[in-house]
Amino acid sequence: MKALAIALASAAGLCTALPASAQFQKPEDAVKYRQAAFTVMGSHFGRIAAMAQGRVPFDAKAAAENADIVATMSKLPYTAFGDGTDMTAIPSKAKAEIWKEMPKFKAAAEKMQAEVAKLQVAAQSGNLDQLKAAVGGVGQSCKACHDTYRADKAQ
Ligand code: ASC
Repeated sequence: MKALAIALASAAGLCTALPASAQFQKPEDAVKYRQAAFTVMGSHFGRIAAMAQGRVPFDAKAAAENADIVATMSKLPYTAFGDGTDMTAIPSKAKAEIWKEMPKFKAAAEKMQAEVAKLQVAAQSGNLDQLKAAVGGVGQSCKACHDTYRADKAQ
């Protein structure tokens, strides 16, 4: 029993020590994962943006819940941009520039995450004007990265 416990504990240690890219068995899995994370993030941000733009009624509780989801999702995609995930069998809009300028790409990701953290605070305040301002900041950070690193069409 003790030997089994030790074996399991060391296996668990080995797993956590693996680099992030090793969380995906195939490069295609990483592409699917990051696309899924961005899709969910965009969906929940879109629900908040719709309130900020007056397209749907402002619901402070829903805004806060959606902002929490956006904040969680915003942290997920970037482990899935590892080496070898640029050219895969899955169509992707990710431009080659991402892997040529990884520190700049990471900085753009961190900017977005910082804006999303502000969105979360604004949503918790229940103040629509604060929410509108924060939505603007997040939207700009999405756009800045898309302008540089996202192709119009998947290839
Ligand atoms: C969204 C969404 C994006 C950004 C971007 C902002 O709601 O899905 O990708 O805002 O359009 O410019």
